[in-house]
Amino acid sequence: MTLGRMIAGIAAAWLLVATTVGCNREKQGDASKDQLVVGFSQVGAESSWRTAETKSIKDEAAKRGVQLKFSDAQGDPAKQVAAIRSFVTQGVDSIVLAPKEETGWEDVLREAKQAKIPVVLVDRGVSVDDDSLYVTLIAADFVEEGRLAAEWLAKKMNGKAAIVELKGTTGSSPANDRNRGFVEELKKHPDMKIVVSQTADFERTKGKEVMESVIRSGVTFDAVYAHNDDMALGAIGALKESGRRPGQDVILISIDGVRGAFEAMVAGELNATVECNPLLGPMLFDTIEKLKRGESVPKFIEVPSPIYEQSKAAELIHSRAY
Ligand code: GYE
Repeated sequence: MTLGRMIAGIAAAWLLVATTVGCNREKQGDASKDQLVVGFSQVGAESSWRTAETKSIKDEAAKRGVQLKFSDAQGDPAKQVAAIRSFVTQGVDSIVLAPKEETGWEDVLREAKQAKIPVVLVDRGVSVDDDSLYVTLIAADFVEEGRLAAEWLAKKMNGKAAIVELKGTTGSSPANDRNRGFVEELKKHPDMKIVVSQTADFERTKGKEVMESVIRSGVTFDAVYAHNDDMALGAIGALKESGRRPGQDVILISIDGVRGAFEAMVAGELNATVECNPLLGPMLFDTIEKLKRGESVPKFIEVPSPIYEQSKAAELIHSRAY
């Protein structure tokens, strides 16, 4: 090693120590008083939608200098309850919860409320008797998404179809509401019938497995409504393996608008997707900062859900941010 390199190496190492010490000091010292500390309990990583959401929230926290305590429950609601309890004990400024299921939150949310820690729900809602247990919900209107999907499908199929519905996680608000909106809208079309309705947990591999078993069962169908894109993408794989042409022999519509869905539309295999934007980080921290300043926020902050059809996919795919 040359002397020059050695000096440069020592200088770099010193800088590292200095910045580390600086950071620690910042965390413990006065600067930390102003730093927002937020606990985020995430469901897991079941879909590409959710990994995009996690990234958006982590990136935005870093950008704003918010200290984010991130907990991944790996699909276990009991772990979410434990994470919230631990955030309460740590005395965070706010708690962000993406609840796996709608029910089961009363006790732990009451604990957060008693500790005067505001809870912001992201992307999924809860069903509680007392809605003062959370401050606001930032999400799409899932009933409307389901309704839009049914309206689009009825038009595409000229009012007559045998539909396979691939449902999201049982007990989750998007699965409940996307089913409800879809079924309500179908009432206007007596020849649009759901022939199979089964959960595939919002997962691509399960979407494929469920579609394989539907095909094996011999039931006749010509349309698929999937509560998210990943399940539709799995189903497309199963349809292709069985010799059917997804997008032509079987018409598919799903929800989310992830990149994979746009790719499938460009390939002619998915017919439409209803966008459910996962890039919630900026909206979330705007809301948390408002709460910190003592401003009020609406109980429901709606994320819009436009619908995208196959014919526009090639033109739009490059501008998609997730
Ligand atoms: O549509 C799905 C995900 O809660 C809105 O969860 C979210 C849903 C999303 O796994 O892909």
